[in-house]
Amino acid sequence: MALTMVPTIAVLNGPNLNLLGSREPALYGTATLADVRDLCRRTAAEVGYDVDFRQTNHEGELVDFVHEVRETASGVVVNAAAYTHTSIAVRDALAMVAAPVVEVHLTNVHARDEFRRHSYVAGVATAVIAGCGPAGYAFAIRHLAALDAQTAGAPRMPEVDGARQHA
Ligand code: DHK
Repeated sequence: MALTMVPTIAVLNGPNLNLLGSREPALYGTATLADVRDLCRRTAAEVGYDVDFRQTNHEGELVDFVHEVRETASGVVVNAAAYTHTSIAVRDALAMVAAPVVEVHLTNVHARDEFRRHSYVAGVATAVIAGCGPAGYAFAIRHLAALDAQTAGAPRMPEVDGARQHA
């Protein structure tokens, strides 16, 4: 019997997101990073994907993560956290990703400090989602699945087909 590989969406998280749940809950909410990971896994499974979920507090390691997934992932969800606003290295790495990239932020970065309004990532992202909390990760995964189905020419799941009609 032939084995079929389940395609993978990479979900990459930057600094301080490991402390979600206890980190400034009035801003970031009470869901932990494990809760976000579980939401990503459930959502991805619904549309026929695996999730490679990672977090680091180090800029170079985030660059390494991007390198590791850049040719294999069907899509990348990235919350580069503070590196969004500072890192040309992260942007340059994301620019080499073959698949679409969706930038996600838990908070509405445009309604916060001035320095959070600029993103180095946005220019190499297909879409940007901010201010939806953990649901933003789920939206991003569904969007990437819809884009992948478009590219493949055949929808993987009915939900993806529905999204495709509205894309
Ligand atoms: C997370 C961070 O850690 C901040 O540095 C960003 C982002 C916003 C978020 O909303 O998920 O400015």
